[in-house]
Amino acid sequence: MSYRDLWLSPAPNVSNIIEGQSPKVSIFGVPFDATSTYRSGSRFAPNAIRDAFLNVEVYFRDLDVDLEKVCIEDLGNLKQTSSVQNMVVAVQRVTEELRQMSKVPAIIGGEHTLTYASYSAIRGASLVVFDAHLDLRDEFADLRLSHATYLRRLLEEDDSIDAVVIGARAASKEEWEFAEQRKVKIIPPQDLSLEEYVRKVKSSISQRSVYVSVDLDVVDPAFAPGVGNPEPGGLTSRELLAVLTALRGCSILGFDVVELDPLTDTGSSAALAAKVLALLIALASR
Ligand SMILES: [Mn+2]
Repeated sequence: MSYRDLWLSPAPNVSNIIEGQSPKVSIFGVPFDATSTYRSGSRFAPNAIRDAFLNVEVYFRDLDVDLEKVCIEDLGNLKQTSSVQNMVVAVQRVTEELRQMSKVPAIIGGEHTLTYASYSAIRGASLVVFDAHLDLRDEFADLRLSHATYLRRLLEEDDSIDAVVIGARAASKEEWEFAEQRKVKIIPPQDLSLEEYVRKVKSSISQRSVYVSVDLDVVDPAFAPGVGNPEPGGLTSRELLAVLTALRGCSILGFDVVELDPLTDTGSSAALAAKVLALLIALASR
């Protein structure tokens, strides 16, 4: 090994290469925020999450998983594009390629539009979304495919998708009606004990195989102020982490963490995003 290999690395990069093991989880960033309707800036999130990731503890005592002993590859970021169509094609194909190699894609956004592409490449799994919003608009700001409409487009293409939206509290009347028609399961933030809330979420997930999408705005802006569309009345960060930990019985086929806006962040939202990423890697690697 050279001194270059020993001490230098392209930063930020969260690969953890372990000799003799092949990575089960493959991370890639999607620095795309071209359809953001309020505060754009999530294009800067992938590297902000990596910076925070390198500074949070990654031993999960509840799961007894230490990420320092888990082989992880970080593939870097998708090439810059402002075209929704190009981003969708690239994310879909990379995700498919990783699935064919039996790797779990761990995608760091970027805005929520990317889930349209990544989930399309997985299929068959329940779609477990954490989001303040339903993202079921028919169109928004003259766009048919954006971070406010991606879930509607998915459900229109395949009405058999088993979708659960946890923490949802902000949507138009039409979106709530569409959700009811399409039998999207919605679990808003509720005044339940943590144990009861976790139980409620668990009972709403019908399949063992899941794709998990975490829009950070599911958490109250008091805990995560640096997001594209902050929405009061959200989960606490502890509730989010507890509900995610409860997915330990599921088989996680892929996941994403989206909508962090480092430009309006104090650092607390990036730390939460990094913790969520680490926890999902821990769950997926078991
Ligand atoms: Mn949202």
